[in-house]
Amino acid sequence: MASTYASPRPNPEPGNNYRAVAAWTALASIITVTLTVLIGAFYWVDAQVKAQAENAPSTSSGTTAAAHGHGTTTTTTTTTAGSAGSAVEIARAATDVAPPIARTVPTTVQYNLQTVEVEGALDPANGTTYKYWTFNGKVPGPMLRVMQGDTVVIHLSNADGSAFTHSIDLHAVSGTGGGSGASQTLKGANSTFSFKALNPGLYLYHCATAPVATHVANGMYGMILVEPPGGLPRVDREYYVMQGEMYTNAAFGTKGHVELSETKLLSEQPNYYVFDGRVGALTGAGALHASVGDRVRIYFGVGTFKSSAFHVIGTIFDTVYPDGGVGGPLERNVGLVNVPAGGTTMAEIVFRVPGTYVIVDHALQRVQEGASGQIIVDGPPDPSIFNGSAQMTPH
Ligand SMILES: [Cu+2]
Repeated sequence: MASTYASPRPNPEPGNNYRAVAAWTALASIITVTLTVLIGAFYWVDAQVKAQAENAPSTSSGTTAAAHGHGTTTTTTTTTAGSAGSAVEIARAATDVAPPIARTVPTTVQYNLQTVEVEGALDPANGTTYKYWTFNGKVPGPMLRVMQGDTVVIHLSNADGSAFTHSIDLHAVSGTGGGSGASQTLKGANSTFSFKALNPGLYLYHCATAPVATHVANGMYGMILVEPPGGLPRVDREYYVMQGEMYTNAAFGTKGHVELSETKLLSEQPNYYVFDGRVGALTGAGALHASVGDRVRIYFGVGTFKSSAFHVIGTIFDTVYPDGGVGGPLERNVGLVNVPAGGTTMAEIVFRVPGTYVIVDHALQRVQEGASGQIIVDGPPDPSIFNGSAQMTPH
């Protein structure tokens, strides 16, 4: 007997219904299989197209303000958190400076910030680690840089791995809470708000989720620079440095993981003072560099709660924007700048002779608790400006 499955033709024999049913059943099966394959192929192709589209505008590293002039500038920052279970480099390099503003027409600038809780190396030389809370995986958070009149859109996401809600309050905002009310963001969630940057200057930003002091002490601070149209006067080198103190449950130099001490925090008794998030971030491989004759501008801020007597040993700030303000009178020729809790300054130096210049908070006990950096200046010596060599007599 011929197989009805092999020959799904119409049944020519009247009354032989079972063969007709079998034939139509076979035909329906073939059509179903064919449609399934075609639909599956469609969804596979569709998924590939969508995946390519999502990957096309890939995020760039660092703060990369791209466009000048009209239109919308998309500025993206990425997260650089390390693998779980190991302490990562927590310091944001002092060279991680956003590009200067050259345009004169306001635009819209978009920032993607992510709050990340990460185990970081607090004092690598002593093997000390700490669970930092961060903007974008580093301390300080990324330098944001916009122009007066820009509309700034902040997209804040809180990483899936976070244990806490986070937010952002930018001191450059004219509006309730500096944006903190509009940005309280649960773990794994996102929020967006915008503001117009009305006033030029260098401003702190920080997390403002209760208890705010805890979030800030754990590393949640950075700075936003609002430049006037056309930008600030150009200099040869720019650096981004923030001071913060740490309140830990073990003494400075203790090996292993240390934790926040709420008692020390609330009694204002820190046991670490750091530049850019950790001990030694601005020395050795992290040192700042310049050449004789360079004008160097340091964007400096205090993220946490102790004022800094900001000083660079062996040189003078010849130009200072007091409290980071732009538009008022400048200070000239000062030896150190007092920067209060949550305050900023822009301080410029022209180096005249080569050498290693040490960055300190002139409350010098703090040097022994971590607050020390270096600016290494190369170039020809000039004995008419400085004539001497290091003297160290053993005894
Ligand atoms: Cu927070």
